[in-house]
Amino acid sequence: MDWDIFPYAQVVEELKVKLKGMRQQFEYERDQSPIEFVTGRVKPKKSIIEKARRKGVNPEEIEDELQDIAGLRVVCQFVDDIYAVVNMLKNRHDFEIFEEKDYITEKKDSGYRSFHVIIRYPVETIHGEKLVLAEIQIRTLAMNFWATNEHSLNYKYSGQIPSEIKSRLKRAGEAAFQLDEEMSMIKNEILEAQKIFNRKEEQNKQI
Ligand code: 0O2
Repeated sequence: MDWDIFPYAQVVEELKVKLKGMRQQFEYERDQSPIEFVTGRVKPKKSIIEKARRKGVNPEEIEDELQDIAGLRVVCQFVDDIYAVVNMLKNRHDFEIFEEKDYITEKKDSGYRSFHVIIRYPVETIHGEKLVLAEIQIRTLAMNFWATNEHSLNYKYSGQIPSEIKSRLKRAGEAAFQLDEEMSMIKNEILEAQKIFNRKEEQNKQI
């Protein structure tokens, strides 16, 4: 690789601060946040090279073609929180939306559900401004549980998950989505309960 990974590490750190900041503001102003937690990582060099090879991308095109060298994940409680977060991202002025992929409305063949927003982010380097692509994956806790398990199985079986496990995974994906839908039906009850709980915690801290 003849380009450096440092701007991507910088982007991941900056976006983690910004997305976690959104969460803190929500908690302060509304007692609750559509964002449950935020994580981020820079794709390891070995995985970048493997993905480029798999997709037939030349080394000099990697930065334009691989959208997830800088990857952020925003995990939400409810499905409609995902769309609230996407709208907030669209209204920001510190980066541009490059592409949106709604794998919730149209799940992937594997059963994967998540919303991906690819952004073009201006990062200051010692050589001046550089525009880099970053992928923000937004999903519910249930979608995250499924994707994390499927990812581990894919790793274990080098992408060739046995068909029996594959169909179990598909069923588990549907069950996870069912769980999301059921929880959405009682969202207001849950949020109210969490508000009461948070207030009690605050009162206990003050005693
Ligand atoms: P990692 O290890 O998470 O970084 P693709 O050609 O499908 O590999 P592309 O064209 O970059 O990827 O876009 P896409 O489909 O939006 O996928 C990008 C990332 O989304 C993947 O990165 C995964 O993190 C996640 N993802 C997509 N499909 C699946 C899936 O079926 N199962 C799981 N668990 N995650 C998925 P990487 O580089 O594949 O993996």
